[in-house]
Amino acid sequence: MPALVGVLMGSDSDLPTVQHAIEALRELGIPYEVRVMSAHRTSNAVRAYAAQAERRGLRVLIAAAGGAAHLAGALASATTLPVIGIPVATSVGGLDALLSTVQMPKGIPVATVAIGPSGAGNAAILAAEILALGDGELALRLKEQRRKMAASTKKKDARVRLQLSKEAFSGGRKTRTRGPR
Ligand code: RP5
Repeated sequence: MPALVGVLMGSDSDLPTVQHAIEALRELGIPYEVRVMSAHRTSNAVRAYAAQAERRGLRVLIAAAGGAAHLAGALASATTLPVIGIPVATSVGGLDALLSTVQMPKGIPVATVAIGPSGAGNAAILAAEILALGDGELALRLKEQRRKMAASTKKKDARVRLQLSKEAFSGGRKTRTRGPR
C-alpha cells in the first residue's frame, strides 16, 4: 500500500526517538515511509520532497530534528500538507529544538508535539487522527486504543490503591505493637 505518512529525521542519530513514532504508526496499520534528510545538510532534497509529497499521495508529514531544529519548518514552507514536528533532545535537553520547531511565523504552521519519545508517539497518533477524518476504520482503531488505555489506567488505579492500603495497614500494626504509653 502506498505511504500516507512521510516520517523524516534530520540525522540517523534521531532514530531512537523517531522509532516511537514508527511503532505507533505500525500499531495503527498506517502505511508510512521513512527518510533521513536535513534542513541544513541536504536543503534542496528537503524542498523537493515537500514539493512532491502531495502528488505522491502522502497526506501528513512528521519531521524530527534536534540541533538547530528547522526540518519541520523547512518542509512546511514548501507544502500545504499538515506537518507535525518532533523536537529531539540533543545537548541542551531539547528545549532549543522545541522552540525552533514550534515558533513558526504566522502563515506556516507546524503542529509541534512534546520533546522526545512521548512526543514522537503522539506525532503518530495525531497523524492518525488527521487521516481518520476520512477513514472510518482507522477512527475505530483509534477509539479502541483509547479504550484500552483507559482500562489500563483503571487497573493501575486499583493496584496503587490496594498497595497503599496494605502499607497503611502494616504501618498501623507496627504502631499497635509498640503498645500503650
Ligand atoms: C540535527 O542535528 C539532527 O536532527 C540531529 O538531531 C542533530 C545532530 O545530528 P548529527 O550530528 O548526529 O548527525 O540536524
